[in-house]
Amino acid sequence: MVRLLRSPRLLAALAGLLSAAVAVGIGEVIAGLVRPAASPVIVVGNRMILLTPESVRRWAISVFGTNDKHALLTGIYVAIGLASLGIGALAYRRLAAGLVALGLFGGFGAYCALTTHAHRGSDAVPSIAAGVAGIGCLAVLIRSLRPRPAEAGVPSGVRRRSFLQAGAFAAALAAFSGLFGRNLQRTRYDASAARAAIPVPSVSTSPAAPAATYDLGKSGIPFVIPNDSFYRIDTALSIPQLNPKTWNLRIHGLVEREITFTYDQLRSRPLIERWITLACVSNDVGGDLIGNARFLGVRLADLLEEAGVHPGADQLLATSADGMTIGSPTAVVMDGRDAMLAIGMNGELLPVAHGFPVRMVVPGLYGYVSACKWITDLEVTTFARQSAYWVAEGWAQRGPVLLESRIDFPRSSASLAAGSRAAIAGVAWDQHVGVSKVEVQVDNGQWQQADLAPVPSTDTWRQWVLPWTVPPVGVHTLRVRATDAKGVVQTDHSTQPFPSGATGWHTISVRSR
Ligand SMILES: Nc1nc2c(c(=O)[nH]1)N[C@H]1C(S)=C(S)[C@@H](COP(=O)(O)O)O[C@H]1N2
Ligand SMILES: [Mo]
Repeated sequence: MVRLLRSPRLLAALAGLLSAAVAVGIGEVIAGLVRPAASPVIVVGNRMILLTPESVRRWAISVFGTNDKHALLTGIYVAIGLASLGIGALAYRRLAAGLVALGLFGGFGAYCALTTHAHRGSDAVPSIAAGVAGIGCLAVLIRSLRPRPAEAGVPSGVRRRSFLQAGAFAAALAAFSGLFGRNLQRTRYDASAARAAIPVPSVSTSPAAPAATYDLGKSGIPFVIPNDSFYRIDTALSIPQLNPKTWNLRIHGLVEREITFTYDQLRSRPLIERWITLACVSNDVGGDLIGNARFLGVRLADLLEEAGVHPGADQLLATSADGMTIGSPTAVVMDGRDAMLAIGMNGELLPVAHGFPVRMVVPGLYGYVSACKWITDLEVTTFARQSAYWVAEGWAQRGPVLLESRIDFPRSSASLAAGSRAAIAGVAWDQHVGVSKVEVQVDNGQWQQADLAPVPSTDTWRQWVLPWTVPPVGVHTLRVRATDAKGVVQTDHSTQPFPSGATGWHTISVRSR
């Protein structure tokens, strides 16, 4: 260690790393003053999401699932770290070149800030400030490392000490500014505090959970997924913090009369509360990017009728505060189903991560074509005229949920006692159509019909269970298929989620011992 510290080149690389850390920290502080979404790491991350080929994104979602954002941010930090080591080494040989390289980083941040969706001019400021801070820090550290001619006689240890002092100061500055900046961002506008201060509106007819739902303890899937374990899929590296006092939504475009309403106006309209199962198109067969919750909101069709939708306006294009666009077929939203602008979820106001203050929910459509979170604009338009975010990436223009079923119990690869009494259980769904039958096949035996739990409507998943005696010692295959309310049997044809949702029978193996 001490030995390593003798190498000036290594110290220079360290100087690069420290300068980058100071840059990131100062960037966080300035983002605390501008807005959290303008943090240099966040804007670079957002740009990366836009630049990443859709196939790589799909891979990331399938590998990292709801941890995809952590993976991306970690990757960015690692990349900054590695690049800054090189920049430090470069600066030791040619200071100007190192400083320019660091400046380019800041410039890249500013470029990213000004090219992501829903940006503002001021979003470039944190990246510029970060670049300036990094340059200043690198210049000081590299200078402190280089023996000056006048000091030719001074032992090299002295120079090292002055470097170590400056370096320790830079490390402390980076840590302090990073923490302070993050804290500033949190306290500046905290949507969760605003949310906590607003009462949950009550509705006269809150739907109860169905009387008999299967509760198989830890291994089973409950009918309702609590808010804090509900899956989350979005591109928001920094969760939009919207102020319900200033929020409003405009319904415009191909309508007779535009309508705009505030959060309070929306809340004072007639509210409905419904059980709805929300599913992500990226969900693999057997995956968990699906959840069921009780949503509270205003019927969207009523608002659209008030606005007077022009015939032929086949797309409703929702835009969120962070620039996401999600387009839904007008005909589906207005066909009588309980499509809503939701403000509540499972008896609470909508959680911030799930779209507070207002999101869309349409039973029977995948989230990417219906469930815009942090919604701020609704344009009545046509599919021919405008393409929403994921549709432009090649995903299907219309995304009806596909009939699917999943085995939750036993778990894949579970080890069970031969001859013991057990159960095979899970969920099946085909929102707004309904599930009429679920069958299970053990090894290559007969398909056996499972018991189905009652459901409040066709808009939720349906729990199923099949009592079962564990077969003799060995490995056994379990397979499930559902039949919808129209009698259509779930296809065994296996497809990937892209471009319109995964199909195929969920199949697992378990061991009997
Ligand atoms: N603003 C915004 N809304 C969004 C998304 C997004 O990335 N940004 N993702 C959509 C997708 S793909 C899905 S599956 C659902 C997920 O909603 P949840 O995170 O509340 O489960 O939100 C939808 N709404
Ligand atoms: Mo999704």
